[in-house]
Amino acid sequence: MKKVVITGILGQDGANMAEYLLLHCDINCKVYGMMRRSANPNFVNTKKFERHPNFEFVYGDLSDEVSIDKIVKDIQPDYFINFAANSFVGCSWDMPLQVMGINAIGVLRCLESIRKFKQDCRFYSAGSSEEWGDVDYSPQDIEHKIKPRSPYGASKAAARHLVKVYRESHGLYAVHGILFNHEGTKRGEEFVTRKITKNVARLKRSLNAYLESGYQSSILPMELGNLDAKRDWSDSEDFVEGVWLMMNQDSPKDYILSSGETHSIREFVEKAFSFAEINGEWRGEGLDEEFGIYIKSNWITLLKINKEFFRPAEVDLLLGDSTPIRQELGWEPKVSFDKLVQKMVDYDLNEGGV
Ligand code: F7E
Repeated sequence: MKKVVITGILGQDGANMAEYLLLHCDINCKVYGMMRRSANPNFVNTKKFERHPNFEFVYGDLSDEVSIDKIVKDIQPDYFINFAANSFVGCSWDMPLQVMGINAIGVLRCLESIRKFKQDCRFYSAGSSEEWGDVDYSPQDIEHKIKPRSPYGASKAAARHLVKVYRESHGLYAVHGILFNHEGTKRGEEFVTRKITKNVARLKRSLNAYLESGYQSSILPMELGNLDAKRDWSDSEDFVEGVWLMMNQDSPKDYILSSGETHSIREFVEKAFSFAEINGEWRGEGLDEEFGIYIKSNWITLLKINKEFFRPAEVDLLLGDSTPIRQELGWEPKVSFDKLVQKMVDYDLNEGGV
């Protein structure tokens, strides 16, 4: 039986990876989900598989090489999939050393443990389209110059170089897959997609209550930053299948995972409201722009702009070229942009409501 260590098990991608291996495919494996010690861990993303007989939680922390060494030495894994990270770009300007320490030096700690204790363990490093930042051309392919715009992007670029060095110097099977934005119902609320769908669900409930009672004061608008940035969004559940393909090549090669479409935050907002059957409109400009709806001739603001959510440096446009992994490894995403937004809105209107 293959042994797979997955770090970041409580997060979106770690949990989706474990679900894929344990529940959605025929791979005979035991999954060890690495989590950090915390007073109040949140197990909402692991509930479908945490009691599976082939699953076990293990304690570890990317900032602590002793714990990583112990995991690799004791478990002797066949695969080590690293989804642990400080993944929120927005806060990487506030805590750049921590971001570099986890996202780059943490990867180095994993590579070193594998080099020392289990050289034939295959390693996956979660790369990011943020490594390209202010892009030179679209769609971005694997040859695009590294041009990060945030400490987060710089940390992922450093990890990419480390993976290459360990592959070439020590002969490790190590890949750094470049993942464009990927979302879903396990996404954290600080990321713009989930922030939007959670708020749309909340606003839908408030509007229904207003229509029933006529009492308007409880309708608090959501607040966003830059609506004009464009992202290439996919479903995280599609991406973990691509990661597994990258881990099972004859020899290690880095690939991009992306949808090949780009959409603005504004388009995401419009779709999310329309899937919740809220037919609103935009008015105003710049920082005064709002999205809202007229009910009984009253304008109700549902979305406002807040400067606080703008970044010191923005990545304006991302659009990925994932042709190589589609042609060479046969990866194919199942969920379109519309389906992704609909799935998240439906979930938040029902199960995942605020
Ligand atoms: O922002 C704009 C914001 O935080 C997307 C991570 O998974 O993907 C993700 O990074 C865009 C940016 O994701 C708000 O300025 C507007 O342009 O959802 P996000 P991200 O920064 O693209 C990459 C591939 C990763 O690797 C990362 O780990 O949305 N935006 N208003 C906002 N963003 C947030 N978070 N909140 C707002 O209110």
